[in-house]
Amino acid sequence: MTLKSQWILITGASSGFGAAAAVAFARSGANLILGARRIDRLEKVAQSCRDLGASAHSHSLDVASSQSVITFASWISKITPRVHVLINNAGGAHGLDTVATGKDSDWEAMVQSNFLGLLRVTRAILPLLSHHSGSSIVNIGSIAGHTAYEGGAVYCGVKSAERSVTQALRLELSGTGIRVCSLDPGMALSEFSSVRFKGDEIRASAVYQGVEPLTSEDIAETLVWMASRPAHVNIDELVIKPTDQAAIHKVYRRPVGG
Ligand code: NDP
Ligand code: 8X3
Repeated sequence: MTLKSQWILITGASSGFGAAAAVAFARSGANLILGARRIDRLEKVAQSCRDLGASAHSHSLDVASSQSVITFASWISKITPRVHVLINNAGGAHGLDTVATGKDSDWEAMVQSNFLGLLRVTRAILPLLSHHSGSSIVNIGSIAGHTAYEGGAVYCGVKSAERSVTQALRLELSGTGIRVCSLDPGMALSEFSSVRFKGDEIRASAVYQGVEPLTSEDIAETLVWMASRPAHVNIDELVIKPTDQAAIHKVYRRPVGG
């Protein structure tokens, strides 16, 4: 189905998947509503969408704050009476500590953004979601929600919770025509690892050493594909990994200099 003139709302659109998705949807003729905390970066993404001919609007959004989400939703209702596609993308990992050494502040940030944030935004936007065939909610999960790894107890936990929320929401919205989907990527290049390791770029780049990871554009293209399926088709759950990542614990790495 066409995305032309549809309103696409993307949370966490200031970098990575969200920013690439905004541009990809703009190229498909859609209009954009973008939210994130770094408003200067967000506005640059919105401008790139406008340069492609889209109507694109940006507003500060902290999904960890109920008040911020309410303000964001009320601002949206002044731009458009309806949203066709909601992409719950805001989130990420903080730290790679074991449970024994984990920090409250990291745990809280992960639960707030990936889990409670997704719930808050969905609750606030549901009244604006067009109740006609073909509207979609796409939640960004992760292969971390399928298989846990050491140091990932909380991140894996919240991405696993994302799958449960997606499944419950699909049941709750049955009959409305709204599709509810989860896109669950593996290793992908973005600011994810830099955020996880708190700006330690050496540690962050080591994650991708010798590997060809997914790009944010790969994820963006997949999101556009999911949202543009015919209205009777719901991509319930889509796992996408780099070819080099046979499983979360098995990543092929080319020898340095090889
Ligand atoms: P980035 O760090 O590049 O992007 C994360 C985005 O989320 C940023 O735009 C950031 O914006 C936003 N964000 C984080 N916290 C909040 C918040 N409290 N309120 C509003 N926005 C927030 O990483 P990715 O693009 O990789 O991450 C996007 C999603 O994909 C995340 O949910 C992540 O967990 C998931 N994912 C990533 C994978 C990867 O390997 N890269 C694999 C699987 C899933 P700002 O800081 O400006 O608020
Ligand atoms: C990001 C992928 O494997 O680093 O969700 O957790 S992983």
